[in-house]
Amino acid sequence: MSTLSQSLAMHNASILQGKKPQEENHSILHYSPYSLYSILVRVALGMGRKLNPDTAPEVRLQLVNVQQGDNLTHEYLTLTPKGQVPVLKTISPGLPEVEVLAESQDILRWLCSKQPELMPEAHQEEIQRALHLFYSFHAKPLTIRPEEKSGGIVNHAAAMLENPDITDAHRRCLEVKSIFHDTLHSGSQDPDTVREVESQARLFLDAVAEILDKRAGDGIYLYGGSPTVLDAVAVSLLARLMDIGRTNLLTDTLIRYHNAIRQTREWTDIVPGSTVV
Ligand SMILES: N[C@@H](CCC(=O)N[C@@H](CS)C(=O)NCC(=O)O)C(=O)O
Repeated sequence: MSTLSQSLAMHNASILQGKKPQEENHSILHYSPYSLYSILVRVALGMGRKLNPDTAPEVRLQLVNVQQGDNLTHEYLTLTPKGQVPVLKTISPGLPEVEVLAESQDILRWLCSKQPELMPEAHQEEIQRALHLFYSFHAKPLTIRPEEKSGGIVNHAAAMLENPDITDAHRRCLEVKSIFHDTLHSGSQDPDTVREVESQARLFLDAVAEILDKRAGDGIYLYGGSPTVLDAVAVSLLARLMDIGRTNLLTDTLIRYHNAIRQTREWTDIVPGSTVV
């Protein structure tokens, strides 16, 4: 591990979200700083904490350096066979059970059960409809970096299987991860796939724009002065699309909405620079 990533790891592992954890009384979010799905969860946690620090769950951050393969260790693949971030290990005070949530959608659901103000009843149906549109696609084909365009999305798990020194148990995990990788990313760069994902993303962004069109008053969030879980998701996707230069999917209204939230502490505390490396 380089000095930079070592210090990043130490720094991030010590940052706490929510209240100061009591001994063994906090959940753990495994995350990567530039992962879109990690960012949206962290922003939702920040918004929930801003709305109500008393009900905000205690969540400690654990950095997973995906670039360095932290997500391909035997330990991590045992936690989550897909080897992805984010993953939340929930620990509830007084309860012995630990639950592992390995989909950001499930983590958001868990958070909203703790902080219903993130999903206000008056807008619940609309928010859930929009979230359903967001989770109908994986954003990767929209956010492929130039080096991945030429070299493909490298299957690091498959490469590690070439190493004869890994244990049998680790090998079995890597085989599962490798298949998952190929299933998820096969065809990610095909123009037809990109077009399909673009049109799915457009449906989501149209739903967000429709909410913005109805917005009254001068609040910066979708429903005015208070953030909801949908703001966390929408602004994270918009920020990634902006940073990667995929402006064909954006409108002035969406960009203005995104710019305003990007200046808030809930955002800048979590993503100080760009959403891409
Ligand atoms: N459906 C998952 C997607 C998570 C995801 O795609 N994570 C990416 C980073 S944004 C990842 O872990 N990539 C590394 C890998 O797949 O090996 C969720 O919503 O949590």
